[in-house]
Amino acid sequence: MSEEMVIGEELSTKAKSEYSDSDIQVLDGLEAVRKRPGMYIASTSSKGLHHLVWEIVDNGIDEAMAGYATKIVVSVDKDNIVRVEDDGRGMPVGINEKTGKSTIETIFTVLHAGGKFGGGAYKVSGGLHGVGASVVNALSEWLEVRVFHDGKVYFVRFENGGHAVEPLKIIGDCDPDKHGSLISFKADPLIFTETTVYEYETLRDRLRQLAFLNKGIRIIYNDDRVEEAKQHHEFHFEGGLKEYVAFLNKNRTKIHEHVIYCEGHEQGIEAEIAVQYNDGYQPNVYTFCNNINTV
Ligand code: 1YM
Repeated sequence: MSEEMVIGEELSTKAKSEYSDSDIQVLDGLEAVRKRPGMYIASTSSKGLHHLVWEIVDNGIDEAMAGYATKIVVSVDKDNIVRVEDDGRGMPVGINEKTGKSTIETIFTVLHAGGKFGGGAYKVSGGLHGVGASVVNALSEWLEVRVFHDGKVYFVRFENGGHAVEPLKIIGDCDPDKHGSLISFKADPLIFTETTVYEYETLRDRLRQLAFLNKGIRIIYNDDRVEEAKQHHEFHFEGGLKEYVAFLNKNRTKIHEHVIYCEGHEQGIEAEIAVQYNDGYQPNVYTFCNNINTV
């Protein structure tokens, strides 16, 4: 097998010569996102910029919540290029029957593809209900996907508002035991006109919170832009919510040492509560549903 085996090459050649329905759907979808980004990420300010990271991280969290991934690594380099990697199953590397393109290209170019073209129920954690990956792609200057599966590295790059440069292909070998997905992207400065610079504290604090909310998951945050002592964080809390409450109360005077904790489930819905009183007059009550703070 050649090093650069192209997946679905015939189909992509066909797609080039005809302007198919699926092409129209792709262009419509991605163009719609670029035209009205606020409809998908609320704003193109710093908040919207960070939304890109959360959409991709959420997909890794979903893979961990489904029981396949144990670790999510988020890295930001000096040029504000973001890399998010998980050690889950790896995004599906086959061809999607409906679009004739790889499932990965479909997920990243067709709005709603995450739910519609995948298992359907994969999206558990917060976010845009499966629209996320294609929205991030549409709003990026470029985005690359690498999937590690069966000792091979699968790769596809999108540019120019989310269009695949060429179909998904194998670009090399990896350790046969390695598995997972790695998404790298650069936010498009034509969209994020206010800023394309991520806030270190915002990323650090939310990644830590996600680790508290999803006990057992290891979330690693690497940031090349800050002083060495702050560059690397590893968040991993076997105690989950209990540890979160202890963390929130760490600089307070506790009325009791142990955090009160209970969990339960009914009709497929899981709930957890953790409580610890401090001597303050102002109660701090935080509630979350699927990792989202429900104010
Ligand atoms: C760094 C971001 O996206 N990981 C990821 C995504 C998927 C899977 C695994 C996956 C899901 C399923 C089956 C399933 C996604 N798959 C889809 C779709 N990490 C990241 N890891 N096999 C692999 O849900 O059935 C969307 S995301 F649509 F193909 F199922």
